[in-house]
Amino acid sequence: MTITITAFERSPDGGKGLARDTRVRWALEEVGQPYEVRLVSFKAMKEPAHLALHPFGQIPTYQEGETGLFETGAIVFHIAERHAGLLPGNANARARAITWMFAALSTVEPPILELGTARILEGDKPWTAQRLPLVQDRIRSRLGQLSRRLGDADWLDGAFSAGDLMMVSVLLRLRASGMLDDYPNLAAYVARGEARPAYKRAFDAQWAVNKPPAG
Ligand code: GTB
Repeated sequence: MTITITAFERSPDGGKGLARDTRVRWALEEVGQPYEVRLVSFKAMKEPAHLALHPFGQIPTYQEGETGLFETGAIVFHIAERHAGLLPGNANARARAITWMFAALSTVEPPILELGTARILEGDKPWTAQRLPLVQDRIRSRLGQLSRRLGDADWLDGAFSAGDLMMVSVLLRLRASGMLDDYPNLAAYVARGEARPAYKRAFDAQWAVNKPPAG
């Protein structure tokens, strides 16, 4: 059955691969599943046809036969559960890899998202100068904890897993801020993720859609 995901017709990040379809593309590339992409405009995302797939009018979505999913975490988990390559066979190791997926999305990503909100959406507000350092401190606190846990390991818990896919994807959103540079083991961890052939294929596929027009 064909897998179809949705992605931005044109991502606001201009091809940096930061929109969440890249996470789903990466997971599908890791497990070797072919997929099709339906591109949607911001306008179309808020129309009934897309809202039937995604109640919040966002991307990505995932469709395969009768299965229709939204939420990147749920989609990547679904892919990882059904195809070998992203979750260990051992039940305990599998549970720990899933734990890292949740940790990426619900413990590490929220302050990183706050930084984007503080800088971009609320950058012109009078409280921004006071708020930014607080948000940056919250991020540094999480990065310090994560850095200590990773230590000199390649991946968070043994072999590369969906937990690493999600954590690397979350940390990538910090690259432009320069904050990762203070944690060399995390910067190297992210670079290891980006060096994976499956990540490169996912990145190139979204770049083909989003690269700025020539000239
Ligand atoms: N919790 C949901 C999930 O994990 O799937 C969040 C999905 C989400 O935020 N989707 C965004 C979206 O559809 C795209 S990825 N936004 C349109 C809308 O809400 O109207 C978020 C995103 C957008 C832009 C950049 N960027 O430009 O760097 C990065 C990430």
